[in-house]
Amino acid sequence: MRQISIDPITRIEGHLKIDLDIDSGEVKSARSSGTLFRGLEEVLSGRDPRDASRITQRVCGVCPAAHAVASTLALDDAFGIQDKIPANGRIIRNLILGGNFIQSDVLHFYHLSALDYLNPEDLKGLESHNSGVKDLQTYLESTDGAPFTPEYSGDYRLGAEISEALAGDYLQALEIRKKAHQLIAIFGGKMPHNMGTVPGGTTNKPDIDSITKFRSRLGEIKEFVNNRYLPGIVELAKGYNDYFGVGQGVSNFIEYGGFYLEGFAGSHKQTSKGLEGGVISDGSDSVKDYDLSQITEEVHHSWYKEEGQGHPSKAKTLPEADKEDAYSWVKAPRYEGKPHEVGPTARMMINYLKGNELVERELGRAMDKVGIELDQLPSVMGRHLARAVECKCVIELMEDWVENLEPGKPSCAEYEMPESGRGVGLTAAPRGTLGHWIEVAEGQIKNYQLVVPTTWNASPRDEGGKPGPIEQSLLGTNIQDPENPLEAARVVRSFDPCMACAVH
Ligand code: NFE
Ligand code: MG
Repeated sequence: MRQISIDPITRIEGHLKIDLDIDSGEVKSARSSGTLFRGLEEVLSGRDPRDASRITQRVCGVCPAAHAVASTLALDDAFGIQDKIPANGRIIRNLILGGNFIQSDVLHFYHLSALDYLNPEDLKGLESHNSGVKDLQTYLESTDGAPFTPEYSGDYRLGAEISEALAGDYLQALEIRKKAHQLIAIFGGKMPHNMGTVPGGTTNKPDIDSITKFRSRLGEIKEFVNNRYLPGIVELAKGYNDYFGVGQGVSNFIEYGGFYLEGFAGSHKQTSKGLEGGVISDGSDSVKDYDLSQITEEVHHSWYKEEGQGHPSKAKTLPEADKEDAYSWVKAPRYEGKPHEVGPTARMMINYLKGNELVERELGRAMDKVGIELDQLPSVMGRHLARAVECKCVIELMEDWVENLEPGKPSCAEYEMPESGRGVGLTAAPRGTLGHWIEVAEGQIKNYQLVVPTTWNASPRDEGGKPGPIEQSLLGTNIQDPENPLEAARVVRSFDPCMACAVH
């Protein structure tokens, strides 16, 4: 038995340590540890509730708009104004969130994950007419290779043609992310940490100028995603087809859904959304409704006091750094007591099985192109494919929504903040499903709990010793060379972990 630690695992957001026991070239046991404490939930306590949508965005610079949306939905609920949000406000929130999805997805593939498959060394002797490749070559000649090296050696097996195409898109992908940030800034003032998403709706009213700017940028982004990103992933998937059989995980999936398409009072569950929610249990091919009462967080192996245990409407987050048997600052969310994977794979599977026409069409086409079935989607390559398909779908939805904005009409409801109340805000976020729970008393935040996508995926073991989704997905992975655990890194990165979010 050989024990190795990848600490920190690079090219993800934040501080994640992966410990592996390897025997006969195969992972026998895996532990995922969030190595940083943040404590934003405690920071929120005692504050003006309306500050929650500003403060919770500081959980993360990658998906702040998702926290802004979850937080404002929780506040709408606590203030009893869920059904008062004007259509403009609801649509602008969706457009801001959509912009965040795009920038996050493009970041994850080109700037974080592509180097798991693309060896910069291969670019050195390449005679290329692609200006992006030439710029990268010039850059690599003038440096020691950073930030692309050092990297694990291993099976980099893309042919010259696809390597050249992906490398050529690397710099353009930065431009596309900039444009996606601009989409958010048009209606949210700035990115990261937009100022536009507030209880009652949004601060910015749409006008012809903002709509035109938004449309033109979205069109340029669409061109890249449809013609470069998704086809690039399809080519990558053909070259690494065996990775549809690596990193399967826990076979349970949960998503609340996001991009609300109508106003609602009370139940978010029956409200129609651009991407729907649901639960898939034990690899079933049917989708159940989610039941929020079945969500718990466990802290048996997390450095938190017992008060951290239980339903997020009641739990606290109090650190206990010297706790025995604990190995992570990430809590362990469970649904019906079981670990669940969240993310584009969960969302695309749930929407495909529920008959979402857009997802059926786009995911169906992509699966045909790479020659896989739906049950191969929970895998390293399946997660990359699902993310790119979702990005394409979100853009198509956004194109419709922007046409429904009504210049001159209000985007925010007037309201009076009550002294007390409880609320929950649920949304899809780029890395999975996101929930914020708030309790207001005497005009202040009494308790605030976030259950975040990477908290689900990177969670440690629970009381019964069941591993979290990333831990489970590493089991059985073949590691050719324990000094260069490239295969394990590919498994972990396929989840697109964000540890700042996970520990919040
Ligand atoms: Ni920090 Fe996030 C997303 C949220 S998290 S990136 O997407 O919410 O896991
Ligand atoms: Mg939390």
